[in-house]
Amino acid sequence: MKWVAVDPEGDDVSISILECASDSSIACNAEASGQGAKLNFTEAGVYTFTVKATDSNNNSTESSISIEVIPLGNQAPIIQGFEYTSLANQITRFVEPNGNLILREGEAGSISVIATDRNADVLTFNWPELSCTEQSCDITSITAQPQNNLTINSIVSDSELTTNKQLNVTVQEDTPPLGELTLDKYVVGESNETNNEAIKAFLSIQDDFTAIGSIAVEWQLTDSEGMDYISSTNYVEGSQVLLLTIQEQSLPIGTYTLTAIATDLDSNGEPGQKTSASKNFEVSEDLSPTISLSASESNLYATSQGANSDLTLVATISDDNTPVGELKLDWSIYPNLPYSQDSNEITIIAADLAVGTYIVTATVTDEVEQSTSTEYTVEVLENKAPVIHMLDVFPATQPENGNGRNSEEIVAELAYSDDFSKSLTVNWSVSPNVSFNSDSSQLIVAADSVPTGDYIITAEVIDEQGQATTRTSKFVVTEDNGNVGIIVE
Ligand SMILES: [Ca+2]
Ligand SMILES: [Ca+2]
Ligand SMILES: [Ca+2]
Ligand SMILES: [Ca+2]
Repeated sequence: MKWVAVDPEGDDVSISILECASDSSIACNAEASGQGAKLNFTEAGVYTFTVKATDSNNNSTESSISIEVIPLGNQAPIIQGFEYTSLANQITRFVEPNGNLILREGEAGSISVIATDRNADVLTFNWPELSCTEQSCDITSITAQPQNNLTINSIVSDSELTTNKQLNVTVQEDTPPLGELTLDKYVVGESNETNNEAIKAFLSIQDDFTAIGSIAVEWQLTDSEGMDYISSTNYVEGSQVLLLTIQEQSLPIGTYTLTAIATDLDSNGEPGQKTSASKNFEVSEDLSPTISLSASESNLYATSQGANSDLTLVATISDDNTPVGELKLDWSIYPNLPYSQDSNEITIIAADLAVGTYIVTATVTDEVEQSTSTEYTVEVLENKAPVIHMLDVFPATQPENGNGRNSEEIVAELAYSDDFSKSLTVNWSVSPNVSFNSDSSQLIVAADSVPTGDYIITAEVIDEQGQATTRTSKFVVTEDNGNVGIIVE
């Protein structure tokens, strides 16, 4: 071991050995001699050798180096780990010994072992599971099939000694894309011998490894004779169309098969596995049925007890070929309401009709599965309690007539209205109780009939649903103090 020490000021520098020992504190018996030291190792190990240089002003600097002493004789190779490089993207991953490597079915790439030999011996390699004797081996033989927990051994030899490390490989299955094809209708009618409506087809696709946008989609449209009609659609070859429209008036009467073929990408970015989805449809000489709805009651209004009336909706249906009795009729109400169905009509009972707006949809379907729907909006208004606009009493205050009773007739006038009821009930009362005559808008208390005091008149108006509104008003019959009497004596 040699050292060189210089001092910027040119002072004399003295060197001392601070440490020469292994991690496990075995000394290396350094003997300084001149500009260096002789080290004597008795055991293998990693040693740290530290010297300290001190100038005449007692400033010092330390310096260390690490020395590995290998045992006598040949040492086995050391496997530090593995490197996997994918062929598709040239990305390299490090895998620890006993580490996990996840690959995809069909994936191409190479695995290499990182190995060293302390004696710098020439190394040879063996991978029994890969049938390979290179440092770097192709992995396509194991990615041909999906598999879990495959152990791969890597055996490295220096011709005398052997080291074996393993890595765990999982090969994930790459499945074909999943495709589901739906059409917005499977039977359309004709006009002028061709389809009277456009048909929309929606393809939903997914794949385990390939993004939807990278899945290639090809479409085919053929009739029962195999004749190609794809030009009747908006499909453009080489484009990815997931929503395909078959143009109106483009197909003659007949039956057709629409097929979508989806192809994923394999692990190397090449066209991979295919899946196809088909649906049949018909351009029928048969026309769609017709439907219209009529309602038993157009003015519906409800209290918390329900509406003023049951509601019956009658569907009038017809078809060109299917007898009316064989047409299928389906009903739905949104928001949901209970109803009973009888032949071509449904009834919703008054108690179930709460305030709100309901959409009733009726769909009629003929025997070739052509459907027509119609909607009816049921509006149930709120039935409110009667409104009292006025309850006035004349005179509100009057003096007694000398007999301790009212001098004038008392008249109460009532004005009110209601939203839906034509016939309203009016109840009158006076407190304290007195006798009176009344009708639906007026109450009369005869003159000279009630004693002095304060009275409250109450009018209650009730609509046909029993909803009541009341209002009160007062009148007073005061003590007659007459003219101020003056007595002069
Ligand atoms: Ca060796
Ligand atoms: Ca796939
Ligand atoms: Ca029909
Ligand atoms: Ca009312």
